[in-house]
Amino acid sequence: MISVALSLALMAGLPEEKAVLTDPPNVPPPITRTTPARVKVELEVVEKVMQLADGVDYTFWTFGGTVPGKFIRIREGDTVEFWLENHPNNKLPHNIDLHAVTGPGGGAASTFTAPGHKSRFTFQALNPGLYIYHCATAPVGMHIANGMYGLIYVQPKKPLPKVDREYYVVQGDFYTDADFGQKGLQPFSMKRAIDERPSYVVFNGSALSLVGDKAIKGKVGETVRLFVGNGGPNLVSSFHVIGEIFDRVYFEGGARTQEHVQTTLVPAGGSAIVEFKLDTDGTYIIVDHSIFRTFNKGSLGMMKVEGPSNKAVYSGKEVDEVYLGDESVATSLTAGPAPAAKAPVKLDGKALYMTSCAMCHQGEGQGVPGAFPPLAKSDYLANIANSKRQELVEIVLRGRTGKITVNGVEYNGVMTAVAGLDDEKLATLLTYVSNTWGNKAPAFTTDEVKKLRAALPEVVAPAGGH
Ligand code: HEC
Ligand SMILES: [Cu+2]
Repeated sequence: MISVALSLALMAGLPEEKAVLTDPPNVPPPITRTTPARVKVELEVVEKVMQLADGVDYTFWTFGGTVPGKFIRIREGDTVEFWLENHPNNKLPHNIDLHAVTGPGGGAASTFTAPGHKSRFTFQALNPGLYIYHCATAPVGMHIANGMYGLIYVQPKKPLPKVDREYYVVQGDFYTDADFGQKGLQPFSMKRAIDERPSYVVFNGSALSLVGDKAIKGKVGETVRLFVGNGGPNLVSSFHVIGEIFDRVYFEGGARTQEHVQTTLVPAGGSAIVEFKLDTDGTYIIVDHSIFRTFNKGSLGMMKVEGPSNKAVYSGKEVDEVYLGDESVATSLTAGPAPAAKAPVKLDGKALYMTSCAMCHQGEGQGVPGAFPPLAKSDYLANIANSKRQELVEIVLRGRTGKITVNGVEYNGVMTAVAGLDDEKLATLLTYVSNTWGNKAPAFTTDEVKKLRAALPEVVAPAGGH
């Protein structure tokens, strides 16, 4: 029961404060308040180019200029006045779905914000725990894949025991046309994202974010708490620190703990809080134990722990002698049965449209106001489908950016190039698009598309491209 005195105090208004937000790998200081407050959070969306790996640039979409976005710390029972600001130089509208919010969409519909605008909504933090937040603007997967996620920690009324250090680490998978390591600015690949075939899997938005000088640090004897998240969009993480055992894991970011854990699973769109004591010195490697990701895709971070070393806990190498084993046993690999021949697949224009275009232009070609122009009854499309047919081929194969007017409405967005379409698929797709939802144009044949593709103007390949 809430006492009359307390409800009067609530009506009189909660004390107000502004949330402290931090960039990864830092975490705002513990909240020492013991009563609820009205907390103002201001988060700015920034689209910017940053390093995904050594020499590899990527156009990230961020909450606050970093991947993951700024760490938000509030207290169970707080009322949060949430402001989402979309920088005027940005190209796309964005919003935010905070998993800590009770209410439809986690705030998404209330925060849909065009570039150069800001939105506000208010929620009460009913449940304590560690929660992912992410953008949920269509195409949702693409916004998340470009780095639009972070963590919000709702500190329980009874806070977790004090530790010496707290850090913020979030895994994410990234999708580029080229494989890992290709230098230069790498565009997003919707195809690879849909196939769940990332070229990069990294912590804190870059293969470089937690290595060398940027490693997180500690000293022997200290206790450490990692707030771990997984933005996905696709993979789950087998989170592990080589040479450490988590003394405690608040698995899935909830209230229950498990002890003495080697590897904890962090779901896409989920979290975990892990704690350990630093018993001896050295460099501890943070990995996703789906280990090819670590050695071939970038999911490698470091924690550097300064001495003194504790030889009773870990001796270092004590012996190195010659060893002559038994005779070697020859092994041979036998070939498995030949895979069954696949039946030829009949191409389906609608299926191609759904996997290549619908995430932006929507299922019925209706588009998204302010973001993606319609294809259904588009006057622009009607004109090019009938006459300048090469332009349509070019838009799909190379993408399009800059101002465009469709049915009297101006758009200024980014259409990314659509990969993986051979001449036959492209012909089927374009025939579908220009003859559905009331559109009407002569069909595209494979031969025509082949000629149009061959006749596309040369593009100067970016330095380092192939
Ligand atoms: C990542 C989102 C995205 C995807 C995927 C996408 N488009 Fe677009 N498309 C856009 C945007 C944004 C524009 C407007 C570009 C601009 O402002 O210059 C656009 C413009 C167009 C236009 C010209 C304007 C109009 O509405 O007639 C056509 C035609 C088009 N797209 C066809 C396609 C086809 C066909 C596909 C699938 C093969 C596709 N698009 C996939 C985002 C996308
Ligand atoms: Cu977004």
